[in-house]
Amino acid sequence: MSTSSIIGNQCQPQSKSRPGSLLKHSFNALWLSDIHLGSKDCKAEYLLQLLRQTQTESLYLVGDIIDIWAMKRRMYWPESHNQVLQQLFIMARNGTKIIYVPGNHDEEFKAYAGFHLWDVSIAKEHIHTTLGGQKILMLHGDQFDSQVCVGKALTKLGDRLYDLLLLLNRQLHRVRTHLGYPYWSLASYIKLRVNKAQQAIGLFRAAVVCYAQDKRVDGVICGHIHQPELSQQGKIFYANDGDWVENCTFIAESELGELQLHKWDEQAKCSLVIASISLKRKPKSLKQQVA
Ligand SMILES: [Mn+2]
Repeated sequence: MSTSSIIGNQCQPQSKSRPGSLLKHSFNALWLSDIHLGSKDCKAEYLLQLLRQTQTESLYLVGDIIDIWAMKRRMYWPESHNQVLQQLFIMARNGTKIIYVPGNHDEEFKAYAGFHLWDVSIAKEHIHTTLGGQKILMLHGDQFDSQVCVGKALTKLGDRLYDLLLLLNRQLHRVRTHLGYPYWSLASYIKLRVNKAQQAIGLFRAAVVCYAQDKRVDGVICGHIHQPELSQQGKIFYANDGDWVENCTFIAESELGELQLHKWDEQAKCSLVIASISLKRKPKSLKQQVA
């Protein structure tokens, strides 16, 4: 597997789109997590635009789709959040295979693992097989909290601080929109510059990679920490699909056998590839073929 980083515009209509159709992206598989529907910080309008212009064989929901924690604190459910759910059900009815792995903010759904509800299969974990035959494990990542953080009290404090950061993020976004500036995440900016946050990200990545290695898969896709990434970690690759409260990112397997990290671009009104890994199997050596 070779790793490459590319920055490119993926807005060109793909092969399967009909003239005049809104379809801009066609994938074999797509992984989305940390949407946080029911929270004020969810960027549902951007996600809705993405889903309406995207076709995919499989759609994987990698946890924290509905933020039940936030809704318990204060009921918030605008029309755009409803439309995201409706769009997911439309896609399922039109043939997209949807598998949902609940996270911690929607842990109530974990009890339904193994069930198939409204055309959506619910599971605790799932292994996707790529077009090239590689196995990719998908999990939310909250099961590693005890290895990353130092107890529940600090996790709670971290959650409060994160909420405050997102509140500032939201207010800044409002001012920037008013002034005509595109969306920019203050929360991501700060996270990347705080040493402790960087340490926690490293510990989380190590825990996920270690778990995936035990499962003997070729790669792992998770969410939870709202830190998008696509990187090679020894023999396997680590992908974090990010979130839709600050980064607006997702992971996709292209029809040409590439694993891509995409980011929504508000001005282009489509997603752009910000990193990719080739999934093509290396040709077997002559020796192996003879054997
Ligand atoms: Mn989570």
